[in-house]
Amino acid sequence: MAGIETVKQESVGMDAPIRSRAVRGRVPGAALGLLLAASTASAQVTVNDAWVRASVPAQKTSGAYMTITSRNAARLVGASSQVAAAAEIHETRFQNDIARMRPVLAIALPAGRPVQLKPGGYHLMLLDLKRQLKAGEMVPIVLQVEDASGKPVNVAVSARVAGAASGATPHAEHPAHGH
Ligand SMILES: [Cu+2]
Repeated sequence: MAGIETVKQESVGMDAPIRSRAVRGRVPGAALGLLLAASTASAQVTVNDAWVRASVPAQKTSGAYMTITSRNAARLVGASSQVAAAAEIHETRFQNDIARMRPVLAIALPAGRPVQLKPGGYHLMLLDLKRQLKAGEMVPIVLQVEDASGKPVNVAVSARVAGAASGATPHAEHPAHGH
C-alpha cells in the first residue's frame, strides 16, 4: 500500500512542571486523551494509493495523485513537499481533446466519500522540483486540510514514485476512468 495515514500530532504540553504524584499519575494521560479526541473529531483523513510521477533529470514539475477520504466534511486547501519549492492543487480539463490544467483554491472532501486525485483530473502539482524523482522511491507530501470550522490540520503522506517520466507532456494521458 502506497498511502500512509498520518495525522500530525501536536505537542501535548508535557513540558509543564509536574507538581505532585497524583498529578503525575493522572493528568498526562487525561490530556493525551483529550488531544486524541479533539484531533479525531476535527479531521480524520485517510490517504490511499498515493503516488508521484517519475521525472527526468531536468524536469521541473511533476504530478502527485492519491485518494483522500475525510471522515468529516473538510477541504483540501494546499500541500507541500520537501522535493519541490512549492505545490499547487490543479485540475485538468479536456477541451477539444487538449488537456488544460488550472490551479484551484481547494477541493471539497465530503464526509466519508473518497475523493480521487488522478491523471486527467484533480492532482497536486509539484513545482520547481529540487531533484529527479526516481521510480520506486518514496516522497513525503504534507496535505493542508481544513475542517468545517476552518481549523487547519496537516496530513503527512508518503507517496511512491511510479510510472515513466513524462517529460514535457505531464497531462497528456487520458483519465483513468474514461470510456
Ligand atoms: Cu498540474
